[in-house]
Amino acid sequence: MRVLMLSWEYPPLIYGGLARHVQALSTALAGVGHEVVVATQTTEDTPADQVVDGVRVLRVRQEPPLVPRDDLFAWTMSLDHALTRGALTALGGWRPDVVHAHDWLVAHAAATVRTVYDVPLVATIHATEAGRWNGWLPEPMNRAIHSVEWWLTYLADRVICCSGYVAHECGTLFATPGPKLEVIPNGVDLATWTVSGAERARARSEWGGHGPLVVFTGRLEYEKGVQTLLAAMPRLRRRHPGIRLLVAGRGSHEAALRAEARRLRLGRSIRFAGWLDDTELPPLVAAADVVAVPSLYEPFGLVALEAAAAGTPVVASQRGGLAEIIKDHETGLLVDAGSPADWADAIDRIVTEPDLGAGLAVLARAQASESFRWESVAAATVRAYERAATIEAPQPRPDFVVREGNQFTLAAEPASDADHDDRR
Ligand code: NHF
Repeated sequence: MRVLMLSWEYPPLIYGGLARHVQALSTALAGVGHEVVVATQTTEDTPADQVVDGVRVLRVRQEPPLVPRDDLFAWTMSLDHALTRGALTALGGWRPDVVHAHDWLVAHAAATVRTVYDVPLVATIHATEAGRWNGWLPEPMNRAIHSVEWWLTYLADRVICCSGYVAHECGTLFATPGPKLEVIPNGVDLATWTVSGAERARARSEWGGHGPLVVFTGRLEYEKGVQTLLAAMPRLRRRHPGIRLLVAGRGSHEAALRAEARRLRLGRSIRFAGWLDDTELPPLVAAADVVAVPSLYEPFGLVALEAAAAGTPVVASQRGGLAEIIKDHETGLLVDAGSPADWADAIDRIVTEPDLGAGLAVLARAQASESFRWESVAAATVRAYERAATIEAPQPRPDFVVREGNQFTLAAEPASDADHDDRR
């Protein structure tokens, strides 16, 4: 099949799990003979058009290029304009069989490109705005993003969700009909996360302290819950004076987290490592005694799977996709997301009972290798493409769809103009 992927991030430009997902999926599809073109945004020192691991990557510059990211909506429109033009002009005679859009940021480009090529549209929802805001859509921009998410799920012939949790969100938030939804979990590449003893020892001496090493990796956003880990640290330090929490990542919550660490006088017990690349991250994760995933909202939780692949025990929040991929006391420990006391107890257990941690890690790695391979993700995605092309999913008439608060529902009769204004 010929697949045109649209994604706002693609390595080496990585904001979060979405970039890793699109790269691994595209590479796996290309590996079994599909033709894959990824259209994405440019970043410093990357060619505009190149083939990487069998995947053609088109990197476009925003049009106009100077729209600041802090006006996210305007920035997204300038990216989408460039993606649309790139996808329609740079590909010459190459025509996709399917357009595959990842999250709302590429919805406008996807809508135009699939119409021009007259092919099915498949959308993957990696996270929802309502979920990120704990059910609230406080500002006009949040509501606008929410509407674009609905629009993308509405236009798409199939909606891929990375967990049953996200499928449930799409059903309740966007009224997406069940037959349109496809739950396809993320994968993990075991080879990337298999680390030698020497590399692990080097990472441990570089990042570790005198005691146990707890690692968090991910975007530093409120919903990732690092604040709960900080709050657990004073208790943990009383039990293990040399313990260290290493926080790898960057994001808009970083300054607040640093201030909180100072307020709690965590001193050398915490280290902010900044953003680490693919050569640094696997050794660090493998060197940890525990990887903590304290998210308040987590559609899937790729970082938990990566820790499992690296052979490190995981403690995670009992939320979203995490509660689907981790079996409590079998492949990790699940904890009440917002309770620092529970986090301290769970981390303490792994640190003081090495046999427990080792047992969890062995089973988690076996599960990662059996159930979360990118080859299987790619095969399931191709089946979704085929269904999108051959079996029509039920679709309500657009003028029957109304938004009430943070939910789109189907009205008994066409929505009024006022509803339409609100929806826009
Ligand atoms: O793993 C890739 C990633 C997920 O839970 C993660 C998230 C965004 O928040 O699907 O997308």
